[in-house]
Amino acid sequence: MSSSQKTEARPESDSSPELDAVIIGAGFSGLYMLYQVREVLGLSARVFEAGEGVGGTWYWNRYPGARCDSESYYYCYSFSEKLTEEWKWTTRYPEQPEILRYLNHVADRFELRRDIQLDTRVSAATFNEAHNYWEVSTEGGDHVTARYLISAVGCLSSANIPDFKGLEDFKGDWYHTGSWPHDGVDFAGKRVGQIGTGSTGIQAVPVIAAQAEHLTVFQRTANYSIPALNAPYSEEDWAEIVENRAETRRKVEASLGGAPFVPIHRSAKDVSEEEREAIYDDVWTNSGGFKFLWGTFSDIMVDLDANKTAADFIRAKIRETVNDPAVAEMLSPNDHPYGTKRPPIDTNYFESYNRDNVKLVDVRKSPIVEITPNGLRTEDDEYELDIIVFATGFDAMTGSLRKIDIRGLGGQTLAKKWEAGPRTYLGLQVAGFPNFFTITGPGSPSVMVNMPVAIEQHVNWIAGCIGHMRDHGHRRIEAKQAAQDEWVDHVNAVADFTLYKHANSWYLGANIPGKPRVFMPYAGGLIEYGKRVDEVASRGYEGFELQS
Ligand code: NA7
Repeated sequence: MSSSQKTEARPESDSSPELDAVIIGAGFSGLYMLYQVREVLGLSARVFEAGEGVGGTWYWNRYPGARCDSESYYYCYSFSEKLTEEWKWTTRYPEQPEILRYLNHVADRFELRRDIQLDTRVSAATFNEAHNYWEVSTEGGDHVTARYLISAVGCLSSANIPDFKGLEDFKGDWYHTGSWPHDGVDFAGKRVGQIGTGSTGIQAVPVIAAQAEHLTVFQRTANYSIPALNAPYSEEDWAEIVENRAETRRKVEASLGGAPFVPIHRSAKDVSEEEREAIYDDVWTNSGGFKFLWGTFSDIMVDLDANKTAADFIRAKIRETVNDPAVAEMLSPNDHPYGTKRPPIDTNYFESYNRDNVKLVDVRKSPIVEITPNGLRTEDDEYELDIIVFATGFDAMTGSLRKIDIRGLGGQTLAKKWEAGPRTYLGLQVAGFPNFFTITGPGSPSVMVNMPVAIEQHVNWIAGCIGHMRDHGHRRIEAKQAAQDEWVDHVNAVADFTLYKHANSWYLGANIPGKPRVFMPYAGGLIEYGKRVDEVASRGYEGFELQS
């Protein structure tokens, strides 16, 4: 469906909905959900997508250097053997355009586009208690009813643009990395200021530095980063990936994080210092990426002393890489354990600070006071800039959903319900919001693991649940309050067992002023999570109330 084909209002007297499902978002999760609902269950669905194309995260995040931090051969769908066989990735860590091409290919290959309405932002959804369906409205004036409302809005899709005084009077251009212009930005001859050094900022710095006349990086928190060791795949690399596909799948299914790393059972404290350094050094030099976190020692994320060994190793590497010791010191993280903020991986990030045209400014020491017409002023200095890049992240996990006026039983809004932080049952449903499913919602492993694997797990479960309801004549499913409370307690207990709460991360909502400090994802890993949700289903959807 094209954006010009608007959805007609349904006759009010009809008590059955027009559609079985409305899906919000056409990224990795929305596309696969549509496939499951339509092709596997044989039900009707419409996807509403705010962008002018499919792809979600990979449609919006077109900033310089944008690429995935999971490797391409496992950052992809696995539901279709044919799809897997016919797609060939070119690079170890896929660049944004290649992932977007892949998702467009998926949309075409499974003829998904006919049920996707682009350029359409869902503005409101209200649960009709008399008829057990959702009434969904869009900003463009569509109104449609559907038995199920399924959120596929993504976890990192609501841009965080800090409320700096003076931004509206800035005479240059400014951009947030998560809504980057489609025709790119010409940095040649420009003085660029970049705010933010998370995964995004760390990817962008080397690329912008290579193009701009000058780049000033405004850093609030120094970040640990591991070399990606990115490279194009050779014919031999690809042949090996193809040959080992079954084995890769087996490893992914047996892993905590949805990546084919063999689980490690040794503690960082059980080996000698020399042995430990050799293990870290081997991964740093020969593997790169997330293997540093998941493929070295088992206790990095649960034991502060073990974690310190990894953090010290990275700090030493920063000192070794950056020529100016004062800059190296500024770049060395010292206020949170390694991995407690989502750990970036990079290509020449620390090396970029050896360039003459790159300057690092510590805005924790000297905070940003305002954006001026000609640049940016901190407490101690003023910087003339032609372009400002906001690599300032997202209102993660809840931002996009809270922007939609979602009303459940008794007219209560989701925004109100989540005022003190999100609460869900299994990250899949919210008590008081029947027939509403959240793919990779808060309380699920989602952002802590390889996303496509988490998404397939969620979508398969939701599709299984909808199929079960159809087969048993149910028209309504709702999470029970007690089950939800128990799950939230469990999510917190698991987080408390780890070191994640030691950082002011977006996992905790700490990057958004005023956002409640609640640990949002489930840190127990995909296997434990999968076991639990499968058990719930096999016990007749325990913790949910099903009605005919
Ligand atoms: P992140 O990881 O949230 O990083 C945002 C960065 O912006 C981080 O360095 C923040 O510093 C900084 N920031 C945010 N607000 C401000 C203000 N007001 N002043 C100065 N600096 C600020 O977002 P990314 O886009 O890099 O990555 C998001 C995820 O995408 C990533 O984790 C991967 O999963 C993919 P802070 O650390 O909060 O002090």
